[in-house]
Amino acid sequence: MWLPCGCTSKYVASSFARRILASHLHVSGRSRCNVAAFMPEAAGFEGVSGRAALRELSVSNSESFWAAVARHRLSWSIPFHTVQDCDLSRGKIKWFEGGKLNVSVNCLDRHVHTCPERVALIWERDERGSEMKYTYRELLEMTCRVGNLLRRHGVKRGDCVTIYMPTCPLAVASMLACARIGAAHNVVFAGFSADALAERIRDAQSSTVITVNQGVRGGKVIELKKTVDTAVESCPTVKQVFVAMRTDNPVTMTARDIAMEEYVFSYHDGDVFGCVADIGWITGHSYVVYGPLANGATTVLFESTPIYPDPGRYWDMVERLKINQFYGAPTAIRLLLKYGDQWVNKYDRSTLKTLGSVGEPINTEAWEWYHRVVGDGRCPVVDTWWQTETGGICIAPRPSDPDAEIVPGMAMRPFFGIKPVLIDTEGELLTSNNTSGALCMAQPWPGMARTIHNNHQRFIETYFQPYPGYFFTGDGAYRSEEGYYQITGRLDDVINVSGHRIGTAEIEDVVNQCPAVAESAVIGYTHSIKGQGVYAFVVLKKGIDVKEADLSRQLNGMVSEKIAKYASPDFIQFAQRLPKTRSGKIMRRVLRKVVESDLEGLGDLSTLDDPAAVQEIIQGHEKLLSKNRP
Ligand code: 6R9
Repeated sequence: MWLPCGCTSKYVASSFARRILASHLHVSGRSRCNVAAFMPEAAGFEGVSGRAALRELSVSNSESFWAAVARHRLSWSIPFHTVQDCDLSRGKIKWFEGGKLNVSVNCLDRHVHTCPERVALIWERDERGSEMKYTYRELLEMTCRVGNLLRRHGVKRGDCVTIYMPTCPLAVASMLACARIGAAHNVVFAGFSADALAERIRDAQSSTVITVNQGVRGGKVIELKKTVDTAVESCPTVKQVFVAMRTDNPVTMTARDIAMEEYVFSYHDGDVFGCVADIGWITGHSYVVYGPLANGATTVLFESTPIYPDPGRYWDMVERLKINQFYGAPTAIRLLLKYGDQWVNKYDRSTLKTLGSVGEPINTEAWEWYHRVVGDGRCPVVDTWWQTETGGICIAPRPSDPDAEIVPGMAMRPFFGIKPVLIDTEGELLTSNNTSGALCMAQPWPGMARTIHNNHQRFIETYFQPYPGYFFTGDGAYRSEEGYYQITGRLDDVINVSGHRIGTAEIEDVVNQCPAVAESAVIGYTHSIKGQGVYAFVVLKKGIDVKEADLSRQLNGMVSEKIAKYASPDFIQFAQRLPKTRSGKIMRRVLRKVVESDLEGLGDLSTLDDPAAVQEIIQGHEKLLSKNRP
């Protein structure tokens, strides 16, 4: 994207943050002081002899730190003249002014010059065992072809192209092609309904959409082109829809549609970064596409589901693709834990070096299982906290000294250049340890969001007005005696029972420690005496045979003992599954509406992984109420 840096995509800037991350994901057994081994530009920093000193410098002199990283790790067509011009109190974020670079050149051309035959993408297709590999050279060729095609059809710099595709190489090439010709991309998660897609197309004012004839997921065919057809009926801006073939089944083409050609592929060996997120979510943008490619890594595109065709899918893939870093979501880990260790033990996981987790707090039981069973107790588990707005990982146990402790279920340490603070309800900065508050950032960093498209005022109101001078994350966190951070969940998920404030994640963590429980979701509901009461949804592990009443008593006892009596759930509803988005986040909004009996207000359910889960929850809730009329 040949844009002046003030308005370039945040992925450009955050990519080098990820390059340091990539090196920390490889960390093991390095000497304490050998900073230059993973960050050669640190040699230019006087007096910096270890990681701790480097981290200190990245905050106290963040300008020199980020300038060195940006110069060393990115190719600029015009060098920047000003490192940063940021003012958090006004929501003004500008990095590397005067500089110009192209993110697709940084992700592709640079590596094609040095190692054209290195594998860039490994596409783990839904059909197990049919993976395909694409080298950097091939990905560059594919990207150029898509870019030329778009240009031939009138797409120009500044346009916004909507991409509605499953996680596949052509989707990555389409993203990079947009970046290459200076167009913005609006990647819409391929699980969204026609209405949700149409809204996003209109919002982006796209005249071009790229899609595939059909998607396949978990063995099922998904009619993506038909969804696009329905969506564009209410999108007058759309002039053309490019259609690639993911399956062999022809689809009806209209005058608006343009068929895309097939591509070539070949097989090579390489280092393998396995982030199983969908490209439609931020984790897919940053850690499937831009981060790994900017680092010249080989990245896996996972098209399937963790239990298709069976619950061994991830680990079979780790063995087959020789994955070194595996990055997934707690929800999937909890799901797999339910099926037992045998699905993991069947496969050779000796290539794994680091296991990552993102998206939600990872409860202690899931963390330990991930570490002990999946990682054979030898791979560090990194619980990485970040959000769409931060662009990349902000708090994670690594990088740190290789032998530094990792506490289960804690994101722990701020990343280079990140300065988290905790603020209380009165807006006062909390300076001591062993305290909880609203998680804010006291300093800008290059990967952070710069605006909300077409709504800069909302950007300022949401992130900079709640705590003037700070970037507000919306999450709550606890800082331990040792100064480590633990995320306690979204602040709007905090409940207040008889004047006691408690994060729902804390109660869930205790409930999940019960050996019969696979996962849980706790929400607050209006209670005439206590202000708010505690309502827990609990999913049991497969094959568990217990009386619900006995288990409820046990869970109430555990919460009373480990937290306090007031936190113990008033209602426990056992469910087969919880309503989740396809990125694995529990839709608490839906659970709250069910408990408030506001079924009219359930809202847009199109991002749900499985809408039938909501019906089950509604029925279970009615059954529970009829038994326990309060
Ligand atoms: C990357 C991503 C962001 C929200 C974030 C927080 C939650 C993410 C977490 C975590 C606890 C972690 N979250 N990682 N909570 N521990 N390691 O998920 O982006 O979809 O924007 O969600 O997810 O609440 O604020 P996004």
